[in-house]
Amino acid sequence: MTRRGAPAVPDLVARARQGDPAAVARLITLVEDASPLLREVMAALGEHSGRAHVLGITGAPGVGKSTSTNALVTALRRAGKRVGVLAIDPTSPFSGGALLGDRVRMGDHALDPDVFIRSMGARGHLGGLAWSTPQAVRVLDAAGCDVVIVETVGVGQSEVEVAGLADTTLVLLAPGMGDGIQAAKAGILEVGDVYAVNKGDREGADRTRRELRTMLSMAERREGAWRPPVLMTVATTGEGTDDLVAELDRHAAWLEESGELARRRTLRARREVEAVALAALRARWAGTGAGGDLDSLAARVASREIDPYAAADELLAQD
Ligand SMILES: Nc1nc2c(ncn2[C@@H]2O[C@H](COP(=O)(O)OP(=O)(O)O)[C@@H](O)[C@H]2O)c(=O)[nH]1
Ligand SMILES: [Mg+2]
Repeated sequence: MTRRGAPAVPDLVARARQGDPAAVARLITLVEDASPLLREVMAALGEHSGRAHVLGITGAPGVGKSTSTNALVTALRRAGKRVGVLAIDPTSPFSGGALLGDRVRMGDHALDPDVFIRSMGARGHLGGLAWSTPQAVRVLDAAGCDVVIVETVGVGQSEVEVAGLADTTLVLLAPGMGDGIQAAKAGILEVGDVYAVNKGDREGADRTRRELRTMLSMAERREGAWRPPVLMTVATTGEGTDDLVAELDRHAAWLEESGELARRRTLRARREVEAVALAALRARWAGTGAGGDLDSLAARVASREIDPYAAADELLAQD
């Protein structure tokens, strides 16, 4: 790079691949900022990724996602695995501060060189999560993470959205949060590969688990399809975490055997490509000055000079 202050991508990538946390952090910042350098970064990372298992964790705020992540990281580290954690808040334009609490709850691993923890906002990019998450995952993957955990704040549709970003989706519930109906409403009965009723130390956990099992059993599933197990955990003590890891491993094995892993990854790549292309189109259309750009077309539509379809045709015809 000739520009002062701009990082040399080959150097950054080489250092990230050796597991240098500063380089990993820098690359993820480039992703978060939608840096023009990403084109080069992704080209360099491509051949060094695809190995990590991507675990998405979703569920309503406060259900224990960060605490469970901490417990899972402990278990995975015990098994000698290198772990990446991305805590994503799609509602936040900023990283870091918004998720300070998460840092505290994952703090057991703050000093472990084989654990990368990073929070990320989506900064209102078009299709933000659809491309920024896979790209950040790719960075962690290339840095040698065996498992990348993506924690996302569950707010309505984003629970469903995270499912498309992961190989395995873990849905967390907790007793006493009006779960049953909420679960059905949010569509999470369709997205989970593994379910855990967390806060198993709280009253009503058994009932929540029973209700969830009943609801899941009513779903029609194809012969040979995966049947999502429902576990019980106490994330604060780690109780149930080993069983949870065993089920997650079982799902990972099933993904490979069934061919579902390849299908999911292709679908994810499709969404990523689409999001990158849409972002490029939008950036092009946002250009000011030149006649025929989005602003002037909008003005012409507003003044009824042309209709919106004709305007869109004109926009798409530009190169
Ligand atoms: N009693 C109990 N509290 C828990 C458990 N897991 C998490 N918590 C607490 O629930 C609160 C929210 O947890 P957090 O992990 O931040 O939830 P998140 O918003 O889903 O990431 C924190 O105060 C945790 O200490 C659990 O298994 N039992
Ligand atoms: Mg959290």
